[in-house]
Amino acid sequence: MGAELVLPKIESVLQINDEVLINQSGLHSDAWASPSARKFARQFGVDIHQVRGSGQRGRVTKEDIEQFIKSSMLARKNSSAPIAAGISCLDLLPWPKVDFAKFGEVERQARSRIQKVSAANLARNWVMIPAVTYHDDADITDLEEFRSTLNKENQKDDLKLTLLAFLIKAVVAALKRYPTFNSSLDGEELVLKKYFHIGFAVDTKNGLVVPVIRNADQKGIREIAKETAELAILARDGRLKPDQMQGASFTISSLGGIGGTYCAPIVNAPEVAILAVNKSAIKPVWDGSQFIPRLICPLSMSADHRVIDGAIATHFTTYLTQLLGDFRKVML
Ligand code: CAO
Repeated sequence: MGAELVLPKIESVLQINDEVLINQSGLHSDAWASPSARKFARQFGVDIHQVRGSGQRGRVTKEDIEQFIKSSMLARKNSSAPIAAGISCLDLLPWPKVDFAKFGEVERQARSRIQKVSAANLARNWVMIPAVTYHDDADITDLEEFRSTLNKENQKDDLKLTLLAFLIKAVVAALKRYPTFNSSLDGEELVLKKYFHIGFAVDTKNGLVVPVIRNADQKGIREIAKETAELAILARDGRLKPDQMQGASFTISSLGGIGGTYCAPIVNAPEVAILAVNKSAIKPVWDGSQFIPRLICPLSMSADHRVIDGAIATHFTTYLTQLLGDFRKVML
């Protein structure tokens, strides 16, 4: 069967001020415009349906098209509007412009510098990385018992061994077994890192920041716990130095202290994978003869499919659940 050519349907023709205006349907929005305005739009490669008409009955005039071209160029140039610029590069519809106050009371808030920077980064990562999220459950009953015993023994120390510190150590062991997770794409090549710098997301009043534990493979649980606590304080006080947020080869987003079951984190470019951990809960687990209560921790790992296929991703999460299930394996 031959390909069918689908032409936009001309729905109606309107005569205003002696000009014949054409209205087409089947596109994003209906647009009234004279043939000369349409010709002008075509000359500049403007999709007339994206132009807001200021003429009679919303007619798109030549001036509207000129204005549209000017605003698009400004959006590309204006570095304070990276999202708008990115969207115009993708040739998407412009962001809806709505007068919200028409519908009820509203309040406008300025966005913090951190929020603006992370919004631009997240938008790029979401659009450019074909990520897949893999979920798994880790039985951390024994690990939590071990952690709680250590914390009781070291009560005087004023240092809490957090689950995050154990997660970092387990992730490093999994990265060692599956090195592609500790890599970055660089053009046609994959850069495999021999270092293990682990970023962890910190929720601050000004937005999300990701300090980095450098050489986590060379540090013990106590040192990692101490360093994460110190970095989290610096992050919340807005005192992190740029180099304390650079060079991560893998990121962990630990949300378990807040809640949630699972989530789908956005990969933090140029890394290729990110692990999110939500709140663990007691669940019934079948041991072969009966259900027993176990502490189950939900894991969600998003990975860049250009680098990591589903099979290896599942090997990674399976291995990670094994490590967290029996932490002695981390030492192997
Ligand atoms: N399941 C159940 N409880 C958990 C848990 C889990 N997976 N992880 C932590 N908890 C509990 C801890 O046991 C602790 O409880 P207690 O005080 O009773 O012992 C409490 O939650 C706080 O945990 P914590 O002090 O160990 O803190 P943390 O190491 O878990 O987290 C930090 C530190 C900085 C990662 C965290 O405060 C934070 O900011 N998380 C948010 C990360 C974020 O915003 N991610 C989103 C990124 S994308 O938008």
